Amino acid sequence: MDLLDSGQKFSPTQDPEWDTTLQFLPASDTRQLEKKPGFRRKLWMGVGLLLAAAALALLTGLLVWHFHVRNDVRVKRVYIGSMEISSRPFLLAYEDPSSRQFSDLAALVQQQLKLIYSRNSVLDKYFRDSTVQAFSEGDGGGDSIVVYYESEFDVPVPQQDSLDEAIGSLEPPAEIQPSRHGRILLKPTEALDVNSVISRVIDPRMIRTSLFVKKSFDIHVHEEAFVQSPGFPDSSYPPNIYLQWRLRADPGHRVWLKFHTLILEDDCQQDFIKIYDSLVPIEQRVLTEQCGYPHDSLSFLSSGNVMLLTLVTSEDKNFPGFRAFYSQIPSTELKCGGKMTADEGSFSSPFFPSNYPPRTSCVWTIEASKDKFVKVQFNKFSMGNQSSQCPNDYVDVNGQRLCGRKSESTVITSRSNKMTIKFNSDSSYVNQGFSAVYEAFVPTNPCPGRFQCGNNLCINKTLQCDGWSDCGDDSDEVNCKCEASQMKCKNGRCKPKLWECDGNDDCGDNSDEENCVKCRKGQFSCRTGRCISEKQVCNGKDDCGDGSDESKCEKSLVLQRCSEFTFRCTDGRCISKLNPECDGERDCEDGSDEADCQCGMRPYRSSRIVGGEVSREGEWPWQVSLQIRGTGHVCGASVLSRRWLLTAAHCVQDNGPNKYSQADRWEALLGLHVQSQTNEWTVRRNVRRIIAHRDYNTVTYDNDIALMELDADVTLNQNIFPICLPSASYQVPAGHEAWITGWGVTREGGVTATILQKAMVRVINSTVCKSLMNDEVTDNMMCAGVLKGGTDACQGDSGGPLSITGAGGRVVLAGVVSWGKGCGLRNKPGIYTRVTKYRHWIKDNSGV
Ligand code: 4AZ
Repeated sequence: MDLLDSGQKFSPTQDPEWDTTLQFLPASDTRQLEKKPGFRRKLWMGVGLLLAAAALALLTGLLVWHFHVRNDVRVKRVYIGSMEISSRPFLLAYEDPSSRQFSDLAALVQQQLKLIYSRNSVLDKYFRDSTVQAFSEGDGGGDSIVVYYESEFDVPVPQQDSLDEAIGSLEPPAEIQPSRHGRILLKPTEALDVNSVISRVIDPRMIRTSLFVKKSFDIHVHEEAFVQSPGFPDSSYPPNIYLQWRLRADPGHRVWLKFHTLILEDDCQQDFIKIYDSLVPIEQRVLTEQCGYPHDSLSFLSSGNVMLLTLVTSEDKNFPGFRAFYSQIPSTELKCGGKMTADEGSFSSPFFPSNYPPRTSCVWTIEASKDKFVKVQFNKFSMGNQSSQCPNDYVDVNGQRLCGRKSESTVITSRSNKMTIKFNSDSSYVNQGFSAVYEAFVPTNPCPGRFQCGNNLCINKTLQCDGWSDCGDDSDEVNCKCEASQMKCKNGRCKPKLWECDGNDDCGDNSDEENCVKCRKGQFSCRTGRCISEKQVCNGKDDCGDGSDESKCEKSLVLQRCSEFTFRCTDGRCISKLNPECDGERDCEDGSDEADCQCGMRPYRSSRIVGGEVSREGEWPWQVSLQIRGTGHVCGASVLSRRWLLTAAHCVQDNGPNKYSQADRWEALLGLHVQSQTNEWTVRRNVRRIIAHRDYNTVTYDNDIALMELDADVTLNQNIFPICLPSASYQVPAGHEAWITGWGVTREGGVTATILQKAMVRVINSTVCKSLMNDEVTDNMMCAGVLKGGTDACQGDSGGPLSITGAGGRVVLAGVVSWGKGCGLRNKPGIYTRVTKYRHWIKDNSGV
């Protein structure tokens, strides 16, 4: 019960505990005040306000004074650093902090640091203490040592920046930072010959006061073995921990760390791992920071013989964690650079597809036959951040620097038969690098037998004017002569006529959606079919009546009326935004649109269908193979939760002697990639219960949907993860990209696939689909395919997912593979159970 609302306010007459004898201020003239009660209240209010304002001003002043004026309020500032000392051999005892040799050298280093700091007035003033954390072999071979230390300063708050600056001035600027030997910063003192000093303030997330476990593990990397987060893989990692693994390889070797699994919370401010090319967390040596379910390569190499792996976790949302294998390789094993004289060939960044090591450079020279030019095509390219100068990691082709991440192939041509390609990585943040092919060509004919794109790429001539941009720069889709079945977009593209006026911008310039005589010019066409003025769109009012005029605006509108087009929050309110669930933005006041969003993400390693291609292991972690004991794969299914799968009702119908409706005949294989090849991420489960839709129609395939309950929960892993279910109001527009996956036959009447296949199809407008399929498609079904034929689901794919990517990047189960007229035939799309129609049925029957 709400006490304030129930009338039990602080009232002396009602509350027996209230001390009515208390008087705060004596009234000087009671009569006068009694006569003018309004005046008396106003007076007190004025005095009160004045006092409050004075107190506020005083507090603000105090705060300003405290933090900005008072110079004696000091804070602790910790810097992590390393320096190289030469002319000293590395002793094995330096690896042991309890050894006498360690303490002796550490004492010398402490003296040396004190001396270094004493030469700078700012550092000298605020320096408190240094502690040596570790030693390792130096880059320079047998007679140098790298020291890792922590220095603590007590600095007045306003001086923090100048302290950071002073610490930074000890280092050579990044641009001229040498890759091996540092320049001499200090004259040799009586004890140590210092080559280079670097230090940086520690990542504040690593010294959070709420971290209650801090632990360090020292590992000498001889044979391949692994490290993993606590509890992995059976339970989630603990909250509020800071762990570090210090990995040392033999001298003259690199540490190689390859992640087998990495599943952390999505928000890097909460849980993250960081890897350093160092034994301490110096920010100039950070190789990567990761959280969530990274898709990029998670294989890292050190530049020297040490590496540091750190894990920091927050209070809540703990995930499975990681397992990473470490090994060592000789530093000499660096295949990078060289001279290439053949007319074609390939090359890649060091250790590709692993991330390249930091502080590496190499040069390739190509010298092709005389009279030819050279063309190099980067098929994969990921080198640091995109910027005009490319100051960090880059590739230089004949003087032209490339950096950043390129999603399309990049082609660079020379104006002679020679080309020089330089690779350079600096000391922090590594990426996957590149893989490239080159070929020499006759300058007058750069693409023999193929079409030359505007960006110099050569593509198959059949891809020209097919409605899709294959060049990446649209040059294959302009100035096309369209076929009879195609329409010509204003931008020159040809698109199937069927896609005209389907509510989707297929042309890219919306010209296929103009002149659709639904509404007049200047009017907006509501999803209900109503026409309203364009001025009423996104005006914060539901003018259409179904919220569609407010569904693609910056802010979502809470609507008076709910409809099949609106999303219903758990509190019963409906909002206008299209597909708001799990898009990363809180749209419902109660946050229910962002609750239950642990789905539709691909854990690391994401790396039949007719006309499809082989998928990478872990790319479709919700895909299940449903198998009949003794027979093998029969149908597909999707993981909805640790306990429930969704499949097609036609998969679980008895068929003569085959009792497919009985749960005990089935086995579900989750996390499977290759049929009959299970691995540690594959989970086999018996089926406890099958719930087929009671209105499934064996003739029309209407309501072709079924739930399967597993006999026990599965632990999610990198190859097993639930797909998101769309809400009942989720809209999948025609033309939307969708993926079908399965081990079904790769050709009608053919054999089933061994490796999980995938194929991209597009959602097809229902009216178009009904006409193509002789009205056999009900509203509980949806169509997807490639109308020119060749790409489709087929026998054995049934029950499997039709996956689409939603606004927040999460994958949503739009459909369940159901039926079709043959497989991959022209103008005969695949038919799928429309999952939005069954959202409530799924909830009612499984609780998911
Ligand atoms: C089947 O037999 C089947 N082309 C599944 C999908 C399609 C055709 C047949 C769609 O399971």
